[in-house]
Amino acid sequence: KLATLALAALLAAPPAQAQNPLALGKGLRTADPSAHVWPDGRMWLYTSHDEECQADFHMKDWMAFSSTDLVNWTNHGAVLSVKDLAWADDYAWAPDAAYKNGKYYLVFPAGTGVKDRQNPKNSTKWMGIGIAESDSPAGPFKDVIGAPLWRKPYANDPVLFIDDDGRAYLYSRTSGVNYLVAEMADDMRSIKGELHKMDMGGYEPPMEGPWVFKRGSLYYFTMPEHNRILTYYTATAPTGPWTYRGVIMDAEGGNNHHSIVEYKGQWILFYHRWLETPGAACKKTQRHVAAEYLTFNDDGTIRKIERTSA
Ligand code: FUB
Repeated sequence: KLATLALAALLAAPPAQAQNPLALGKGLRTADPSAHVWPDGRMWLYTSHDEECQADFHMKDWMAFSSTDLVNWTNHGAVLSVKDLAWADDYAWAPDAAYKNGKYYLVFPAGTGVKDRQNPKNSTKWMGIGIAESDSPAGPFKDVIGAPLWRKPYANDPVLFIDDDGRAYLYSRTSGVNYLVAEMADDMRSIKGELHKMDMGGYEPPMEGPWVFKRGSLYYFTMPEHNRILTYYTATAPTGPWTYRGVIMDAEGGNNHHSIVEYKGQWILFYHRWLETPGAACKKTQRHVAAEYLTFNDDGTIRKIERTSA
């Protein structure tokens, strides 16, 4: 039995109850939510999409959903698919989005080839980071560059952060190399220089799926440590140096990709839970997007979240 989450109590009129996982679509498996509030005042979620029973994260498209109360969601469908890309046909992994220059941008990892777990030297898999554009938050997004912005072994989990001065920063990671950042060119079609490692204050556990946001004048870099436990750093600039601050939410299940955004005065953590899909033939846990309230102490530190029960 799914617990209910009073997520909408502050947001909807009349108050309603939102379920965890969120009601994004019956039978859908959604993962890696990237949450944004755009000028239309709606909450937008860009997600990756688990195929039924997939192995090794062979994923094919990215989806968008929007809502004004976090209870009732509009499913905008696939906003970009690997079949639309000239340079990849697989691994439609965790996306992020940004709004700049009056356009919407979807940044995403994708790739091709196969990973050979027994003999890694025989692996043909590679991944790069692409960026696609649209005049609408609902897409469709088009890869106007026609090539990856950045190609390194296993490049993945890109994040775009637009600072108050309009400057855009791309964060990403590659095989065994985390905590990378670069500034984006103003037209968002290239990276200025190379991605470089940030100063993380001496604490650099393995991680994936980072997220960056700003609250007041403080920048936050959040991540699933060891791909599981959500933890965070703060800094006074978007590129660090960062100071480690501690745990936001404990691990449960598999990887724990997330995002954090303020909507109508309430901060919200989006993440995915590993659950069987009701009605699916495949009896295996896959990912479903969920949400929790997130609150801060007066000094800007984040209060640890206890997940609502599932
Ligand atoms: O969804 C594929 C990958 O799993 C993401 O890129 C990672 O962050 C993990 O959630």
